[in-house]
Amino acid sequence: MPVGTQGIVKALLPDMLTSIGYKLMLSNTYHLYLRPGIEIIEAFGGLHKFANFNGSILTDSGGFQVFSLSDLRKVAIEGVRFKSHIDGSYHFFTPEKVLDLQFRFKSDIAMVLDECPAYGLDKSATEKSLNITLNWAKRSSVIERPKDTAVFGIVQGGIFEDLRKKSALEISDMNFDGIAIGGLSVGEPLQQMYDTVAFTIEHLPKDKPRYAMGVGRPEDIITLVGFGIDMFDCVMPTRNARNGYLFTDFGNINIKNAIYAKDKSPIDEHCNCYTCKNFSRGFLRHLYKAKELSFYTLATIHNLTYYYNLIQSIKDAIKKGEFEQFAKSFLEKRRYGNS
Ligand code: PRF
Ligand code: ZN
Repeated sequence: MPVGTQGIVKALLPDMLTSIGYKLMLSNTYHLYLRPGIEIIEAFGGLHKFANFNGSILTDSGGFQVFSLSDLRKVAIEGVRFKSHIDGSYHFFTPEKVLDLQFRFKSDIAMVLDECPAYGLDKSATEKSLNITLNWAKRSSVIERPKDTAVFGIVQGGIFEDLRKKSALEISDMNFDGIAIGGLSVGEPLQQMYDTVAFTIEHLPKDKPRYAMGVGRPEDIITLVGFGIDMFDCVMPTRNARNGYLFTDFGNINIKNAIYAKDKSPIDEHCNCYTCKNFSRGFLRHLYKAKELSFYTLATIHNLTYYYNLIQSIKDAIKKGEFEQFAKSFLEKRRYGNS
């Protein structure tokens, strides 16, 4: 899923997202609740109509954003009190409230409220946090959902195997439509992130979508698909694009580099995106340096096309029974290109 925090992917029009091939975008309850607010979105008949997006929308619950963005927060079993990063006003989220907000957005997939414990938190504090997350999940699981709206549970438990197991088993026992693994990519070493997914996914049902929240780089996606993950969201393709980092199979290009000044070739000669079919590295570098707004659009189109093609190649390889081979050669190619 590309990230469209405010109901739209930064620098892209909804049609561009659709023409790349994406059918699902991630938006954020925290942001949309604070601005423009639920009344305005509801007055337009929901987020799809408000933002004129014909694909599907998954909204994150706000759990993670409250913890990463708001100035002050107080977690209790009832919910979390926090201070808006926009105007300093105080708000209170409960598991019931964030689901109600997402139902009123008419999200296609709503996420339950969770607490993402900071990396480095000790085990007893992580367990306390997990118990709150599990209480919130239980309360969320018994709320009636509109038909055509899926609700996903979120597994937490930090880096602790027994806490992750307990969390995975309990969340799996609730009647969610899909299950996310939260608390990943929060500063832990890469191998620890992989290990956490590996020992968590063991306890998740195979017949429901499994979603790694906020992951990842192309190599992380390939690795975690190998473990059984089905869904991802990450700001990396879009944020990196705006900073001039462009993805290719032979490593990433930093377009501001002087070696591209007179380079007439596209970002990637094998790429079928609008940007690569029409513009040279040299011109894109010029746009980046001149801070032309079209640079953000062109770079985002390329990076999201790269991610889209990556996922398509993974799906094709799985269908042909060639995933292992595909993963191995992909990881080698990227490593070679980056060196
Ligand atoms: N919880 C929620 N959203 C998230 C995360 C989480 O733990 C993460 C952590 N990688 C990203 N987005 N609700
Ligand atoms: Zn391209």
